[in-house]
This record gives sequence, C-alpha cells and structure tokens, in this order.
Amino acid sequence: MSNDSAAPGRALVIIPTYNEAANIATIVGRVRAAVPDADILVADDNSPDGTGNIADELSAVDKAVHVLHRPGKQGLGAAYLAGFRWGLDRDYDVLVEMDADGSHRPEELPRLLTALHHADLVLGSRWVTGGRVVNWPKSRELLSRGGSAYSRLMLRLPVRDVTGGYRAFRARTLQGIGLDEVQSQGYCFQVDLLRRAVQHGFTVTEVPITFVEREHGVSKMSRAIVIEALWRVTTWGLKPQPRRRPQPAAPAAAPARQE
Ligand SMILES: Nc1nc2c(ncn2[C@@H]2O[C@H](COP(=O)(O)OP(=O)(O)O)[C@@H](O)[C@H]2O)c(=O)[nH]1
Ligand SMILES: [Mg+2]
Repeated sequence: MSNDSAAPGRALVIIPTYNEAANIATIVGRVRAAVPDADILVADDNSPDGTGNIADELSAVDKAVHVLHRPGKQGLGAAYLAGFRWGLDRDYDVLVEMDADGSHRPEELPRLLTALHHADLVLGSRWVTGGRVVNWPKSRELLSRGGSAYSRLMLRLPVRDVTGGYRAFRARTLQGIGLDEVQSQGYCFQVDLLRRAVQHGFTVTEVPITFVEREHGVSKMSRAIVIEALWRVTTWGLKPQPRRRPQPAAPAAAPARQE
C-alpha cells in the first residue's frame, strides 16, 4: 500500500450521523486528506437537517465516499452495526469508528492505523499519557472519566478509555466477537464491543488522542443514554465473567508480523 497511514489492508472509515449538516462535508474532506487510501461510509439515520443529502452529493463526486441511508434515528450502536456489516460484506480489512463532529481528528488516524499492525483493536484514548480533551465542560469530563473508571472496574478491562468512540478494528475482530448478539444502543455500545474483544482474547492497544469538543451542531448525549450504560455495565459486571480465550496471532501475511 502506498499510503502513509500504512493500515494493515483496505480501510473503511464509518461516520454515523444524525443532524450533522454543518459538519459532514468538513469531516469527509479531512478524512480524505489524512488517509487518501481509505474509503468512507456515512451511516445516516434520515437526519431531518438533510445530512444524508449532503453525503449523497459528496459521494456523487468521490468514489471513495459511500452513504448508508437508514430509516430513522435508532441510536449510535445500531448505525455502527449496520456500517460494520456493510464493510465486512465488502471485504474491508480494517473498520474505523469516527464521529462526524470533528471531535475525533482525522489527522490522528494514521497513528491509530499504524498501531493496528500490532493489535486487533486500537482505541483512541483520552485518558492515557499524552491524551487530552479540549473545550469540554468539567461536568462532561467527570461523567466520561467516571464512566470509564466504573466500567473498567466492573468489567475488569485493562484499558483507560473504555467509552471512547475513535477506534480501529481489524475485520477479524468484528467477525469474532458476536456482533449479532450486541443489543446496546447508545454509548455503552462502545463498552460492549470492547468487553467482547477482551473476552475473546483479542489484543487491544491504546493510542493517545486529543479529543476536541464540537463547534457546530448539538450533542446527542442524553440522560437515557447514561442510564442505559449504567444499567448494562452493572448487569454485565455482576454476572460471572466468561473465561478469556486467547486468539491465534494475526495472519502472517499482515505487515504486523514482520518483526
Ligand atoms: N446514525 C446515527 N448517528 C448518531 C446517533 N446518535 C449520535 N450519532 C452520531 O454519533 C456521533 C457522536 O455523537 P455526539 O452527539 O457528538 O455525542 P457526544 O460526542 O458524546 O456529545 C456523531 O457523529 C453523531 O451524529 C444516532 O442515533 N444515529
Ligand atoms: Mg460529539
């Protein structure tokens, strides 16, 4: 591959959108510039502000940009599951999660993709050394740090940023964690995927990121989303934990095995 990101194979960046008309063109342009060899899939839940139409216009002039139109707002988790299936059906090797609002800086994606050579799942992390958040109210930071700490302890997860949504998966990771059984809808979707990857013995690495709060549009974070996360994480944590199963090493053909 010729790109400077050196992803282990063909990459698809999935961007879920709900009312991101002010952001979608900018973020797509930034992703195209940062990782020219990657494709993009916008997974839009029929946004009333016309985000889906703007995505269609971007797709019409750029073959690397695709749009998945969904019938209505069904939550971040459902949009990502549909996006993952779309990408796995088309044999992408790497699937990336990225918000549309600029919080996940596309310019940092090459670092995540490079780290994927030595991992099955790479987390963009706000809470490791070198990671940080910009322009977040203290209340939101506390909620996020608290959510990560609680999930980490309850589920015994060996990472700092459990709830973040800037991630790169190898296809085999998504194929191996039982996507069909995932029911989480809101932000605990991220906790759910991570705990499944760890339980199945996949290698998880954290890469520091700078998370920048959105400048345009509004957050879809809600009380219902927090309650869903709290309830599900507590339920999972109280159940006996399944034994962790080590996975075989990543395929020998991947550049990751050069060392
Ligand atoms: N397709 C879809 N995208 C969503 C939904 N809820 C949130 N998003 C997108 O998920 C990303 C993160 O949401 P955001 O509102 O920025 O949450 P925050 O960063 O936690 O405040 C954004 O790109 C949103 O447009 C949803 O129900 N459906
Ligand atoms: Mg956001």
